[in-house]
Amino acid sequence: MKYTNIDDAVNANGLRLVIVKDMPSAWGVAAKAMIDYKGLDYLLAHQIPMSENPELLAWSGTNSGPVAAWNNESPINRWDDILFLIERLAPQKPLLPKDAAARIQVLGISHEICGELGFGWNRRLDMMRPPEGQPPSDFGKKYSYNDTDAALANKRVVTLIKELATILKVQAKQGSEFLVGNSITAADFYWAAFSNFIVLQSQEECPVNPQARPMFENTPAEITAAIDPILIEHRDKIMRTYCKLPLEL
Ligand SMILES: N[C@@H](CCC(=O)N[C@@H](CS)C(=O)NCC(=O)O)C(=O)O
Repeated sequence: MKYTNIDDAVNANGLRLVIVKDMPSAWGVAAKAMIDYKGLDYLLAHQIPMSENPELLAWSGTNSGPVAAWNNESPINRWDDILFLIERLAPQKPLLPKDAAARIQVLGISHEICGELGFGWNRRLDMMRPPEGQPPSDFGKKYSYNDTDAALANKRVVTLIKELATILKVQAKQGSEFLVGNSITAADFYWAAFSNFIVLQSQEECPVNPQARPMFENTPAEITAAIDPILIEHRDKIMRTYCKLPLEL
């Protein structure tokens, strides 16, 4: 994949995706994997982590990644907006089921993984925890670090991963390797990408900035103790079957 610079992405037509550079930033990893799976043509550009990203901010109203844009429509950055955009652009390879009950399940699981105070959010709260008695960092402030949610973050992660493991086991009994139904959905891509926040893929599969690796490998013991192997088996299966490896970050 060839990366373009941010100005060219801003001025181009068609689909553009901006992802966080050299990080296993799961919102962007999942968006890119789903766009690749759907076979959409797009330009890929970088957000520089923990930097101002003035061009990205001026264009999209955010200086986080990912940002996606289609033709002259306003750029978008929420996980669900990006999912609905790519569903519209490539409906022939759907990642949301048509069946209402299955669709509710996929969107519910996806929200619990990607949405506010979901899995990714809670892992980030834990990673941003300032040393005892000190205020949050600028990065912490950017993502609304607060002591109340930080105190609950690891418990919330444990509750969710136990539920996901239960779902995968019930599915396995019914002969499915997917989180919902019998074919891949957005929920599988999200779990595959976000699982890196508790068990980081190898450097060969996920070539993150080596300086950032320790931060992502520093999973608290109470979470590690709750990781059922089926969660990582599912991740590896989805990554190796449906995603481009090594990940392009
Ligand atoms: N926009 C996403 C969340 C995106 C997000 O949290 N991005 C973070 C990933 S940790 C990021 O860009 N970090 C790098 C930075 O802020 O510099 C959503 O809410 O659906």
